[in-house]
Amino acid sequence: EDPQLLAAFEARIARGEKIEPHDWMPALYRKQLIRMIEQHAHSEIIGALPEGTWITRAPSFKRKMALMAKVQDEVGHAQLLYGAAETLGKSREAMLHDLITGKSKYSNIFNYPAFTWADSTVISWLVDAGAIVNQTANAKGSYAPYCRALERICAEESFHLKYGHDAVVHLATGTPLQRQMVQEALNRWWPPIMHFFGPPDKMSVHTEVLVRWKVKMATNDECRQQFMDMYVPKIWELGLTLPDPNLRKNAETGVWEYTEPDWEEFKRVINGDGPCNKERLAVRRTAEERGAWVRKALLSPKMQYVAPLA
Ligand code: FAQ
Repeated sequence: EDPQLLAAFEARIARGEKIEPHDWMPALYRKQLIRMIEQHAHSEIIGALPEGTWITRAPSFKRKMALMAKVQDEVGHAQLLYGAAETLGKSREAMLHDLITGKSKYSNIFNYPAFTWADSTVISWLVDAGAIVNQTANAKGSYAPYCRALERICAEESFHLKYGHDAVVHLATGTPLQRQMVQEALNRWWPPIMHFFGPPDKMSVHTEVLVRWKVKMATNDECRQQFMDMYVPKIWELGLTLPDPNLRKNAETGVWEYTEPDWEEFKRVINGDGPCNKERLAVRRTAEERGAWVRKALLSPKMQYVAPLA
């Protein structure tokens, strides 16, 4: 790689300039961005699945409408993100192929089952909260198309967060059975939520280069800490507990202390061996197969002729 071009690129990053698709960029910057944005896009469409199954079973018409809108938003986020990744040169077809063949990763969290309505509310509140912590930071990053997508995504996610919070508060202030449901859901989701922010910084492979090039504007541990700072007090305020006896904020350092979640389980889950990985990919594969005729029809010359008239 030309050292002069690299130096000029790094100077632009240092000045806080945004990089656009046609600007010169190091091959590794392009490769890392494709990896990260693609995984993020996959997480959004796969993320629609655990909550999506609750649309028909949501406990009221109001909840059903709100959840349907939220799930639809998540799929829309995938569209925005696939678009941002395409600007770097990988086609949407190639990305979807890599998803359904298991080559590409997506977030660990969506490989767990949503057994009860309370699980779906905990996802809407806390997984969206975690996503916002990560994405509001990275929206200020260096690659312009990703930042533009993240800005819009975060605006929508903040509605999801309000919806999720309202649904959790409703259960937590409800009957003993509702409280029990939401407590059990929290116990189930807490370890995967801790995993959600990625491995500890000392184990993270990509953080160094991504922080240097301002793609990641906060490290995995920084995001995890910020999330705990914002949400653990809110969870405790509701009289709910978290399944970690060591969880406490160190009054002197201001740092949250916790039991390390099982990082072996995390590795298994992100590499395809979690409780729902096979089911999640099977659903996507079926969607691809069933939608093939629509894509084919849209690309046919006849369709391109009639489309503008429609
Ligand atoms: N799950 O070196 P690092 C959402 C992998 S969107 C799976 O630390 P990095 C919205 C990582 O890819 C949620 N894999 O990696 C919603 C790498 O593997 P590789 C998604 C993970 O990139 C809400 C290896 O471990 N958000 O929730 C995970 O520096 C509700 C080493 O890790 C994004 O994608 C994980 N949790 O940091 C939808 C945000 N963590 O590729 C529906 C953008 C790590 O070498 C309902 N992404 N890995 O094979 C990021 O910010 C970063 O990529 C991290 C990971 C922070 C996820």
